[in-house]
Amino acid sequence: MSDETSTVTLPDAAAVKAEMLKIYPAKTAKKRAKQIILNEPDSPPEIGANSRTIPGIITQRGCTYAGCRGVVLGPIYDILQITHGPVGCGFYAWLSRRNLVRPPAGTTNYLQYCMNTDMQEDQIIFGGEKKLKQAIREAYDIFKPKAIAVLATCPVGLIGDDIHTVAKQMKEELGINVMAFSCEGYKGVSQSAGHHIANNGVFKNIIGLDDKPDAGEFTMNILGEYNIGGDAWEIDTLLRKCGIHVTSTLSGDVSYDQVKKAHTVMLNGVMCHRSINYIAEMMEKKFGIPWIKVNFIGAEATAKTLRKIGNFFDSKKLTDRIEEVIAQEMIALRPVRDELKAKHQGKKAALFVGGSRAHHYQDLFRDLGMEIVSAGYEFAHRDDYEGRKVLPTIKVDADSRNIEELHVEADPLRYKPTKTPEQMAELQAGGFSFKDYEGMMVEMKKQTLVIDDISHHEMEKLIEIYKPDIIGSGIKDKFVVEKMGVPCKQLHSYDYSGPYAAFGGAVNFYREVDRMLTTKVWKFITPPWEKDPLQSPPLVHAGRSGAKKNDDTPVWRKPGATTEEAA
Ligand code: CFM
Repeated sequence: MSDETSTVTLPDAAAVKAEMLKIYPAKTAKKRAKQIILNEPDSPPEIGANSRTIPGIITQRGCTYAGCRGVVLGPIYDILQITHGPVGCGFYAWLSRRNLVRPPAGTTNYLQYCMNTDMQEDQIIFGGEKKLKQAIREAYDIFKPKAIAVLATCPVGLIGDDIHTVAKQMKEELGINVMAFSCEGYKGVSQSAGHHIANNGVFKNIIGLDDKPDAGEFTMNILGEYNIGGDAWEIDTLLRKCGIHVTSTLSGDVSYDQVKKAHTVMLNGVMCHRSINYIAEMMEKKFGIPWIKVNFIGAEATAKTLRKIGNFFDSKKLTDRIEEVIAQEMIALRPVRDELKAKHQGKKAALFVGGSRAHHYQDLFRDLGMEIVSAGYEFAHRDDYEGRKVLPTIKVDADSRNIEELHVEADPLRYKPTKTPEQMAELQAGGFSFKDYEGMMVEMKKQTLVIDDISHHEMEKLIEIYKPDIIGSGIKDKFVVEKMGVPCKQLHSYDYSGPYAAFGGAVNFYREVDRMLTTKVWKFITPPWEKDPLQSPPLVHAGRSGAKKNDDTPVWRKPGATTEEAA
């Protein structure tokens, strides 16, 4: 946990929670109460996570197809990916996530394409397999790709097109790898299900196809890093400076061929635990590659991660080099951080992002001496909040059972653990933790509100009561937040900015936050509750005022009150 003493006095968290829940019908309030938790860092209480959003609540979540197509598989730039479904779903194949690539000259890059089978009523009634085959042949004839992936959208699952048999037949016919992903949008609670489906498919169909390792004394993969705004490039450059070679970043600026040999490395570093822990686990079981949690977001976090990697490889040459690199990087970083920390120390931030960043980005704000007043994920599971130790106690419900759990065994020929059990035990005795993620809550202050799948209503209440100086969130709520006069740092695609990873990225982030906190533009906005206290939620629109002719001013009233009472 952050050891800085708190400089901020906050309203009582239990009262804030009660205020947030007040407006809901009893059943909804009961469910939301389990997802809004007062933190206990020493022993995180159980949080209701990975459960379906109640219809009517405005959520920031995406769908299963988004998690598979957009997040994990999408960024592998030379797999030709065909969305099987209506053209509307096809639009979402056009990645707007800023997972940047820089393919070497002469290589293929399909990321700017948006390929889709354009299912029509005919296919919905009579089946779309024929059209899918035709699309695969057409794509192959035009592009001659190394591999093709077919991704299903909702109607495909509803009408029962057998995309896996189609993929198998086309694989034989074309002689290239053709894979199918049953990632229909409705299949899970959120995009999280799509991550799992993509992990299974990548593990089954790609990892292990090429046994030739890259050259390098210390080799690793970075799993769960998607090169948003160039983050993976920062990490790769930093590791290279230290003498560590990254074979495969899953999935950021990565080619099909790099993924094929991901199993040849000595170590897996897991950046985003939520989206890729499945592959890390399966690679350990099948090939004996240990995995550790890493975090390159924040200066302190990056230094800690580099030292952890150094400890694993256990080479004096490497650990010395890592210390040199950290010292060099800190020379450039420290003056910027110190200057901006003096300016912003004690300011308040709240973070509501995806399944990992609401945790990782806390480190960057803490670098600046800022306080995290509340945080939560959109779709993470209990282990991302409370730590992996709760895994055995997580109930398997119908939604999770929907997603295949691959049965993985040690490969008879290729299972070659990097470390002997004795070496692993020795490292663990020295405090080293393998396959562990402690989650968000142990690092947050006591009594801080942890909110899963926050609704717009709860966000509004949070802003009104806590008055945070900045919120880290996504495009779906950014403008709602900013209209309330609070700067909102978009932490998914970063809008136009980044990278924010590693030391260079941290400096970018400090400067960006400084710009957002000091710009005068926020002074020109009066939040609704200051303009007219009566407009403070929960008021509802009650039509137009008839007081004066041509007066079009809306009249607001408390729920249940008459229009007269509101006036
Ligand atoms: Fe992992 Fe991500 Fe995230 Fe995520 Fe995402 Fe993303 Fe995210 Mo947006 S893989 S869980 S599904 S770190 S796209 S790069 S920013 S919600 S916090």
